[in-house]
Amino acid sequence: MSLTSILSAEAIEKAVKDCEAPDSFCHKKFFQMCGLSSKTPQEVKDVFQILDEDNSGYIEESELKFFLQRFVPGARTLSDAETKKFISSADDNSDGRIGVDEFQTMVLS
Ligand SMILES: [Ca+2]
Ligand SMILES: [Ca+2]
Repeated sequence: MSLTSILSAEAIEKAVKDCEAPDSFCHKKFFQMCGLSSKTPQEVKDVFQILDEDNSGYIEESELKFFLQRFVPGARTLSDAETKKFISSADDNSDGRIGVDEFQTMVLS
């Protein structure tokens, strides 16, 4: 399973380009632009599993830092501020990482 089997490569490229400038990343806009917001809960779960690189069942801060590079290899890394904001906007149970339910809620709400 790869991201481009779920999302269009063109939409991914646009979404990544849009947050090229440092500290311009907005997860809501990104998920809309890459088309993930309009996918099914199962497809969102599939994307979660791709982003959970070490298969821990959670997306941790260390994985989020390289979030954009999972979509486009040459993309920038997220800053600490962006990573923290990203986690806190999804982390409903405050354990410092994003579970699959939290990810689905963040993407689809
Ligand atoms: Ca993980
Ligand atoms: Ca959490």
